[in-house]
Amino acid sequence: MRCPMNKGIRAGAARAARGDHGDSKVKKMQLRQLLFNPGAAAFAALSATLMAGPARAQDDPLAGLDIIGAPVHGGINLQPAATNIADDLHWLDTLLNWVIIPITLLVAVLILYAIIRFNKRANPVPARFSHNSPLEVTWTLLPVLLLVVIGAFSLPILFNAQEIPEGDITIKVTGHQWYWEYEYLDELDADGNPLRFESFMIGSDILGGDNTLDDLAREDLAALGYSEQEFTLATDTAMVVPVGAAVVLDITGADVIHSWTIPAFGLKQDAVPGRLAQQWFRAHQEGIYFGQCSELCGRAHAYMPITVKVVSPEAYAAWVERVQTDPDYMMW
Ligand SMILES: [Cu+2]
Repeated sequence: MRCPMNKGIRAGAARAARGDHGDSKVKKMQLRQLLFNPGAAAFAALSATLMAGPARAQDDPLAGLDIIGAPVHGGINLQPAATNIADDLHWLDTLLNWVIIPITLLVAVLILYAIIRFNKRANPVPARFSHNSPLEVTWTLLPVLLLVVIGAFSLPILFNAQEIPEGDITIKVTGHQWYWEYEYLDELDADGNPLRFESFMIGSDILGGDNTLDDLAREDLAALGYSEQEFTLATDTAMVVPVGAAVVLDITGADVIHSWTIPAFGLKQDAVPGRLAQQWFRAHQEGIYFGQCSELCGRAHAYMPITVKVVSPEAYAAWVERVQTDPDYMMW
C-alpha cells in the first residue's frame, strides 16, 4: 500500500505545478519534513506504509460509517432521506405522484377512447356542437383547485428549506475548478485560524491520477475504506458534521458557477462567484453521503464530487481535536 506521505507529496507537487498557492496541509507537511527532519520523514513514511490500514481503522473517529446516500445500480427512486428537508421533499414527491399519475392515466384513456370511438370509420357523421359550458368550467376550475392544493403543501416546505435557522455549525463552502473547499467558521485549526481544508476526488488529476479508475485510484479508494463502486463519488477529505446539529452552509464559487448538492439531504445550491448563498440541513442519520457538482463548470465538472460524513457528536468532537493536534490527519 502506498503511504499517505507519498500521496500528500504527489498532491502538493501536482498543485504546485498548477501554480496553486493554497495554504494546504499538504504543503505544510511537505515543508516540515524537508526542513526539519528528512530522515524522520522517511521513517515516518515507512511506518505509515506499514501501519496505515489498521492504525487508521482504530484511531479514526470517522471509522465504521455506513454509506447511506449513494446512487445504486438500477435504482429509480430517490436516495434515502437523511434530513427533515429531504423527508418533506419525499412526502411532497409522493403527493405529486398521486396527483400526476391519475391525471396522466385519465388523459391517456380519454385520448384512446377518442381515437377508438370517434374515428372516421366508427363515427362517420361527427356532431357539430363546439361548446359545453359545464365541461369547460370544470376543466378550468379543477386544475386551479389542484394547483392551490399543491401550493398549500409545497410552499411551507419551501419556506422551511429557505428559512435559515441559527446554526450550531456554520461552514463556508467554496466551489473551485474542480474541487470543493470547506471552512468551519466555528472551529479553529492548530494555528488558531478557522479550520479550512480542500476536498478532492479520489483518483483526480489534482491528486496525481488522471480522473480514471486506474491503479492509483484503486489503491486510494481501498486505503480510505471505499470500494470501486464509489469512484467519482468519494473524496480524500470530507465535510464532517454531527448528527442532529443544525448546519448552516455559506455557499459561493471562486471562479465559475458550481452547485453543491447532496441528494439524500434534499439540498442543492448554486455556488456563484461574488455571492454568498445560504442553505441549511439537520441530518438525522449517521453515515456517509455523496453528491456531485450539479452546475456544468468546465472540463472536469464530473470530477468534483462531494462527501459528507455525519457522525455522533462525540466523534465530531474527537475529529476536530484530531485535526487540531495532528496536522497530517487532514489528508486522511
Ligand atoms: Cu463544479
